Amino acid sequence: MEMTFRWFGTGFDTVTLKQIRQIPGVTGVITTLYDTTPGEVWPKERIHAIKKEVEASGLHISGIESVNIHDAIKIGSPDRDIYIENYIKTLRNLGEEDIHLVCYNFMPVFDWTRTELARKRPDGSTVLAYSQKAIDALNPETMFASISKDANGAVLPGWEPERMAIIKELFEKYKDVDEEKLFENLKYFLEKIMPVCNEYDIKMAIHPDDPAWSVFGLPRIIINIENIQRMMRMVDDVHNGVTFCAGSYGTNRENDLPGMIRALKGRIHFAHVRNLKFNSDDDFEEAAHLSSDGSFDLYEIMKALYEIDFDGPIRPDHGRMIWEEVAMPGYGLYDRALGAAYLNGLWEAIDKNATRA
Ligand code: DNO
Repeated sequence: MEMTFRWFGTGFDTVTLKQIRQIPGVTGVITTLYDTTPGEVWPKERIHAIKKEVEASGLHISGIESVNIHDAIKIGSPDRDIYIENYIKTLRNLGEEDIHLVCYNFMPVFDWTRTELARKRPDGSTVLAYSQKAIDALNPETMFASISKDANGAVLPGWEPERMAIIKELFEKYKDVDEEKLFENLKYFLEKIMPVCNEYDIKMAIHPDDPAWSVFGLPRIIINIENIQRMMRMVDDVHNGVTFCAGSYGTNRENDLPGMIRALKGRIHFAHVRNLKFNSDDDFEEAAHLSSDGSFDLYEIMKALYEIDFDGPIRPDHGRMIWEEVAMPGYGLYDRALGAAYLNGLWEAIDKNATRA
């Protein structure tokens, strides 16, 4: 595996490349062109410029998170081919710049969903949290406004203000899209992009739906092993793979995380590893990466990745806000750096145990 760190780009991230370079063991960043909107073609010059900027800091781009998918593609509306063509052009431009990993998601309307961005934990840190009760009492149209006050001025990934402004229309457009239709639309999209992925060896790594169940009645499909296997079977190409996100699949306590990793050997192209703490089945908050701070066994998760010979990028995921840091919720420097150090420590121990045995 390669230890990496998510970086949103100069002007969008409070964390600098120089800081990332000083986290022990981190050699690559996972980045994006944060000011592009879903559906637009990423200009080659801009990809080249960010690549050069990252390289000048002594790091390299290990992958893109995310090239977001236009709603027309997920809905399957008549104009989807235009946006798929644009997506293919973006993939080609990324491939030309020697970038071979793209993380994306297929969630309708909302990307990851949380009901609080700054829930206080007993140690005084603040974290992202989700409560089903809060969701049930919320109007999706006003949800964005109700949580964004705690965003520390940042635009949250996948919550582009332009889209959030038209939530009502979006819900209307998705009214005939059920799970089957969403699978069909994903298949259509994947079939169209696989040739360019093969040409440039670009691994597509779908991110799970977070939380891993339907929110506000919208269909969600990337939620468990059966559905992922169905997705992989329907377009059977190694470039059609997954981002294994422990925090997202782990929202559903029936998902056996190490077991899923083993079952997905060869098709996990990217891993997000973090911890969650359940207060009940439908109320959870994000925790430090350390196993004992939350509900997951991070040792077992890393061990499963080790055992499947995972050699792609891995990154610590959402961190707590600690030490008075003011940053995008989940994406400050300090707690994610602690997370990277911890995951590196687990990996070293697992590796030494395995090679000495
Ligand atoms: C949230 C992230 C997601 C993720 C996308 C991938 O923090 O995990 O926004 O990047 O779903 O497309």
